[in-house]
Amino acid sequence: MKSLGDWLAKVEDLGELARIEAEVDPNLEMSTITYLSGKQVGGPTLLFENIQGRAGFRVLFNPFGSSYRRLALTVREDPGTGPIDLARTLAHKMRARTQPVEVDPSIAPVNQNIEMGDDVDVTKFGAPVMWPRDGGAYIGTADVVLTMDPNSKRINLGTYRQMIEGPNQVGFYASPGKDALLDRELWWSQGKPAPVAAVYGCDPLLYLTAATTFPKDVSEYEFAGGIAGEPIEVFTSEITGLKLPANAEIIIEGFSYPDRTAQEGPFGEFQGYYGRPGGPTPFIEVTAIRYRNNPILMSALMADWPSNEAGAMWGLAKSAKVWSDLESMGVPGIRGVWSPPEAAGWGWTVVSIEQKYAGHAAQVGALAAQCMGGAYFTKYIVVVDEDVDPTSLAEVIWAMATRSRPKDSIDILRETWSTYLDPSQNPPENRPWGSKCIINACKEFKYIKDFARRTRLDRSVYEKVAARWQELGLRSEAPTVSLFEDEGFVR
Ligand SMILES: Cc1cc2nc3c(=O)[nH]c(=O)nc-3n(C[C@H](O)[C@H](O)[C@H](O)COP(=O)(O)O)c2cc1C
Ligand SMILES: [Mn+2]
Repeated sequence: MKSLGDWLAKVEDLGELARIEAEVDPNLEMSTITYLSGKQVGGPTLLFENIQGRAGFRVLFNPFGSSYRRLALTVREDPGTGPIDLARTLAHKMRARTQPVEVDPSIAPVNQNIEMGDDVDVTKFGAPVMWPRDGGAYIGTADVVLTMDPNSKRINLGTYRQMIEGPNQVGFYASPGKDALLDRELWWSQGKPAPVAAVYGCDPLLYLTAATTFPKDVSEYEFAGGIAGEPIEVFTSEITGLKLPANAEIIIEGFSYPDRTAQEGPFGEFQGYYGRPGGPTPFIEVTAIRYRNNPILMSALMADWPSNEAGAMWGLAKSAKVWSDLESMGVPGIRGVWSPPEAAGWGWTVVSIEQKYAGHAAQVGALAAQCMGGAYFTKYIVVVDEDVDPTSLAEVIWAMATRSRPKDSIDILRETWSTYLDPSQNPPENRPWGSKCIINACKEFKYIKDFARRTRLDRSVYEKVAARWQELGLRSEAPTVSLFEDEGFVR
């Protein structure tokens, strides 16, 4: 699997691709259809094949949406794999690294059409306007933005929103601490413009990797290759010197300058608000565009769950990255990590552990709160015992209600890494500084041996009842249960 086309063929086999052949307006109509269709959890990805005034161009909305089946396919796992197993497997895959492989640019499908100079026109692709108060059409949302560290030459892949500002100008908003912003500033500090490329449509694995926080000094190309189990095919651009993905749909390239800014935003964001008031922002002066024949622009609708493209993706990718970070630090007893998509994808982290020593739960909470994979934006970190399923909000809030002691179990971290997009912090200038709440919802370790017993079913009675389910006149099958009273306990 190398291209978006390969991926779509598999998604179509799964029955999760909806092709929309009727003519649709890119101005608010595509996003409204996506929002409404997305209300159904696990609903399809939408391929708009007939965009008003944009013959020859297609738009794919919400490649992941709220489907763990499509996410599984993307990380090369069986689509039937459940979310927590998927997070565990992905956590391991995230620790593999495979260098990209260079291919001849003349055979790269993305070079089927190359336009430069005055021929550049980014408005031709049918980029959508998503929300009524957005500042413009966003050509880049489910994208991969490539930048380079001028010293080490490391290529960074990050997902950054990109608003069309003119035929050869797209906005480049990056929030404090992000790698693309740090790369950009390094070039500028050396008195040079920053080379940048943006990929609008590709194997969704590249996008998932770009949207996840990996170490700053290693290219995400290596992690994407590690997850795919084969190297990503790239070629080196003669224009920017960046390594570009050969099998992409659309790539724009150009330069960003410290003294050239334009009004960017507002944009309806992942938390369900117009996050940051519009303001002067650097842009990319586009010098070249490349695209396949009949290319597909990939778009992400940012919205409240479940219509939000980022909810399930971060639910999975952030969980896997935090899990992987905790394991790399050698923290024992981790049973599961989950980032509930309902909490805007990034708002919460839940870690389930088997408590092994005094202070273990507090240690896990603090590390999950501040490790590279989990530090950005997240406000609530909840640590639960191994009998609590971190993917079940019902079980997590039950554990909070029955095992935490607010006067002892809550820690607050101050001045943590956040974003201009957090609407709760005012005035808006304060938004890059956040705070976090760590809730220890585990049984108090000091008294764990004597902690009140959970009520659990007797296994033999459960099995007897399950076998009699129809005879009892109850519908379908008895629910499955995994926790039972101790074997050998006699009433
Ligand atoms: C659809 C989507 C849009 C995003 N837009 C932005 C953005 O405009 N600015 C930003 O700083 N982060 C944005 N992010 C988050 C970053 O992609 C994410 O923090 C990523 O880890 C950054 O990687 P990097 O630091 O390696 O560049 C977006 C994520 C998604 C999924
Ligand atoms: Mn990075």
